[in-house]
Formats: sequence, C-alpha cells, structure tokens
Amino acid sequence: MPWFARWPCSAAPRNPGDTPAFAMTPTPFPTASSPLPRRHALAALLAATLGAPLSAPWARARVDEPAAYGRRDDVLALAAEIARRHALEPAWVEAALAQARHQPTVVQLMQPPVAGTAKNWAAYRARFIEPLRIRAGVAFWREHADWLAMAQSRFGVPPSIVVGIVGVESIYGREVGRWRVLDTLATLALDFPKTERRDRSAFFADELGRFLALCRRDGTDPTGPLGSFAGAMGWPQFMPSAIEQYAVDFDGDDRIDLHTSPADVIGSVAHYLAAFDWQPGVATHHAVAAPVEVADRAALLGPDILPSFTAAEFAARGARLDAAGQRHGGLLALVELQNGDAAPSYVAGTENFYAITRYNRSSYYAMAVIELGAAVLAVVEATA
Ligand SMILES: [Ca+2]
Repeated sequence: MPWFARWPCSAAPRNPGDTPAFAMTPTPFPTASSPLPRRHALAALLAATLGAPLSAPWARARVDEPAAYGRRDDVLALAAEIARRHALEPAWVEAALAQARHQPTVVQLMQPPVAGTAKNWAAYRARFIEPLRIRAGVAFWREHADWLAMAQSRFGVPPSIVVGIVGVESIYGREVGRWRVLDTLATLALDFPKTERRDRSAFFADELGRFLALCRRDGTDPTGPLGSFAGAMGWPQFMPSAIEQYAVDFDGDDRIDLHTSPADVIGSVAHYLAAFDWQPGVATHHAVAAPVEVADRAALLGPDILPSFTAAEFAARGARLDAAGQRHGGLLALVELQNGDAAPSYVAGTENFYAITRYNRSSYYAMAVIELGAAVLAVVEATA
C-alpha cells in the first residue's frame, strides 16, 4: 500500500525510551522499531521470505537515480560493525553493502510531515475500508478459513484481526513493495534525513544488519529481496527483526515463506500479536462519549493509547462508556481520532487495541485494521 498518510502517529511508547514497533511500512505512518526481547529463535527463516518465492518481483525493482555506496568510509565502518555484531565475514558484508544504492526518493519519503497537517480519520478510513479491499479480504478469508481458525486456536487472535492487518498492509499480497531492501535499509541507515529530534538511522542500521544476517544464513543474494521503501517484506510487511522474532512456519513445510504461503503469513501475524499480549476473547475497543470538561478529557488523553484507566475512572472523569465498556475488567485508553476541522471521534481502546498498535504505532492504523476486519467479517457472515 502506498504511503499516503504521513501525519505523525498518535501512539505512545510503552516505556519512556522505547523505540517503535516494527512491522512497518506500507503502513500509514513511519513507525520505527524497538529492540524487543527475542522470544523466538527461528530456524530456516527467510528460506522463502528472502528466497526463491521472491523471484517474481525481482526484475521489477524500483530504482531512482541509483548510485552505489561503494566503499565510502562510513559504509566500511558500518560493514565492520554489522560483521562484528552478527559474526559475518567482513569481506562478505563489505561486498554486499558496496552494491547498495542510495535512493533519494526513500529519503524524501522519510521526511517528517509538514507541521500543522491536520489528521483526518474519516479520510484515512476511506482509503482502507473500501469495496476493493473488502472483496479481496472476503476472498482471502474464504480461501484460508482453516488456517485462520487454526491461528485463532493456537494464538487466540480472531480471523477478523489477522484479515484486517494483511489487508491494510498489502491488500493480501497485492502490494508488497518494489524497492530493493538492501538499498532502502542502507539509504536509511547511512543517509536518514536527520533532525534535532528525529534520527532513526541506528534503527535502520540494525535492521540492515539483521537483513544481511538472514540473507547470509539462507544463501540469499542481498540484492534480491524487494520490499517497501522502509524495508518491510512480504504480505504482512515484516521488518527483518520481526521476521527473526515472530515469523513462523505455520504450514509445516520447514520453511518460513511470507511471500507465497498464506498459512505462514496468517500464523506469523497471529503470533506477532500474541507475543504482544493479545488477550483472547477481549474486545479491541468500546464506544465512549468523551468528557465534556476540557481538563477531564485532557487527563484521560494524557497516556495516549496506553491503557491506563479503569472503567470506573473513566466514569469519574465524565467519560460515558457503553454497557460492555462499563463491564470491562482491564484498563482502557481514551483514543482520539481527529477528523480535520470536524469534531474528533473517540473510542475506548483496550489491551487488544494497544496490541495492534505494536504492529504499527498509530491509533489510526489500529482502527483501520479493526474496521476492515469487521467489514470483511460482515460480508463473510452474510453470505455464508
Ligand atoms: Ca511454511
């Protein structure tokens, strides 16, 4: 999916100093990623994610005025660091990075949004909750219903959420990105458009190292794999770190394939959410009328999307939850979705709303995932 919505996300780090989550990309907002604990060391990783199944898009790699990085001093220094960190042969890493090409368009895409750009949930929603994507989602659901059910059984994540994520990320594999991952990650590691408050070059340097390590292990030519302008790959648009930690071989063919195995895609997305504490059976959000008093509203909006208040605390601040929300046993977040010059929309996000934002740190993203999944489910149920 094209990166059209470039306003900053309204997501809050779980902890101060947290860097962003990662499966990013064609996802609407530039999210960074965090050095999260490695819960799973997976074998045979990119067997297909970076391997043969990517062959189709190979020849169509997008290139804008390419200029190979070659053997610049900073390139050599980065190569040495990556080789050391991942126990790779320095000469192999240097040779790989020497082939990386600076992509000016990628740098432009990473520029921060223009100050004052109004967020608009209604416009954002319309890009994702639309007939083409819903139809594709219905077809995906029907074709892979068994894997979706198995993922729910194994990880507790309902089909509608998995279907929503894969739809928003890549329209079920139709838009997986056409940039050489080597180029985009090298460009963002070496030439990130830095500002005083924003420099994610270290994040991309880390992803570049993980990408090269995966290529080396699987015998993949680093110039082969394609992805988004931010380096995310496959139907679920996983960054290299996410592939390392959360991708799973769900169909049991001994390789992980996020490009041609819908089963692996479904299992990997569900596993990702489960790893971020998805609570089976808990709603993603509840309807709420925000407090009328400005101070009360500001207090509830303070922690942003991090669930921080009980239903009773919502009530005490004058927020009116629906009946199910009033019975919610966990914590809630008052999520504000701006609508340009019109009045904002509000929902009470649960722990599961927050879990979706670990995929992409944006409440707008999470809401689009939820609503797309719900729209697809409605059609699936109505036409069963
Ligand atoms: Ca597999």
